[in-house]
Amino acid sequence: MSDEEQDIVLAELSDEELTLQMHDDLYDGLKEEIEEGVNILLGRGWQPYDVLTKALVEGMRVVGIDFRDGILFVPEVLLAANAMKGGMAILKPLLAATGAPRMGRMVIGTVKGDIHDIGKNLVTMMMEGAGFEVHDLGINNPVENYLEALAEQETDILGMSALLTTTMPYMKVVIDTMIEQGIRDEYVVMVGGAPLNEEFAKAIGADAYCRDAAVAVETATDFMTRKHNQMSA
Ligand code: B1M
Repeated sequence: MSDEEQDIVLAELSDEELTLQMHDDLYDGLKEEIEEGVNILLGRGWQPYDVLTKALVEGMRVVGIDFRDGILFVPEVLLAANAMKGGMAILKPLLAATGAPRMGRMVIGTVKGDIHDIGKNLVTMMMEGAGFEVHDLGINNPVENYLEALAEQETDILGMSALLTTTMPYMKVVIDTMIEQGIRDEYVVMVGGAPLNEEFAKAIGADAYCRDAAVAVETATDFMTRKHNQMSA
């Protein structure tokens, strides 16, 4: 660590400086500093969602750009991901403690061959905060995992995440298997992940593409409201 870095006292920075410093700290994989930064912003009255999006997700966006451009490599990105998870762990109970009424149940997982889980975890946190019960299957899920989890309990929504262009086609494998088994129409299928878009979601037969966790919550809430209205009509 350089002298300059040692001299930085996070609590003395303005909100804007601190947010920029947190982007740097995330880039450098400094978990403790990220946790401290999150706590400082919360202590200053920031909403957990703003801390998440403005300090953490934005920092990870920069990491993604330099990873793509070959400036950062897997070990460094793993450290950044670890720091991000440290910050998310502090925010998780706050995002979940909204006291929202129970909305519905969702099964979510990252598809087979793909181990990216930060975005999925974020969706899980936000969905729980909005009152959904979420069964998170984790990463690298073959179709069987999704089907078993859907059959376990009455479920409303299936969510799938993929971050690689090589793994996103697997979402179609899951949807096609659901069609073959005659269960596709029993669920709302929502998909997300950086390389996806509306067109892809439509082409594979998903009900909705969710650009981010906030859109996932909005979309799921909208579907559940319509479902309840249909049932009571
Ligand atoms: Co990887 N990786 N990675 N990586 N990684 C990407 C995805 C990549 C775009 C980087 C790049 O080149 N710029 C690139 C993919 C290129 C492509 O396919 N076109 C890539 C690559 C190539 C790889 C490896 C192949 C690298 C290698 O080994 N040479 C390898 C693959 C491993 C595998 O999965 N088999 C790999 C490995 C890794 C790490 C393990 C080092 C690490 C993952 C750690 C972890 O997740 N625990 C990692 C990371 C961190 C990234 C980047 C930098 C960041 C991803 C992230 O966490 N973003 C990523 C670059 C990028 O995406 N720009 C990259 C923050 C997160 C909040 O956003 O995940 O998009 P995101 O989630 C958002 C939305 O997409 C949406 O909501 C979320 C929250 O708002 N969303 C959903 C996501 N899932 C959803 C599900 C829903 C709804 C919404 O369901 C309803």
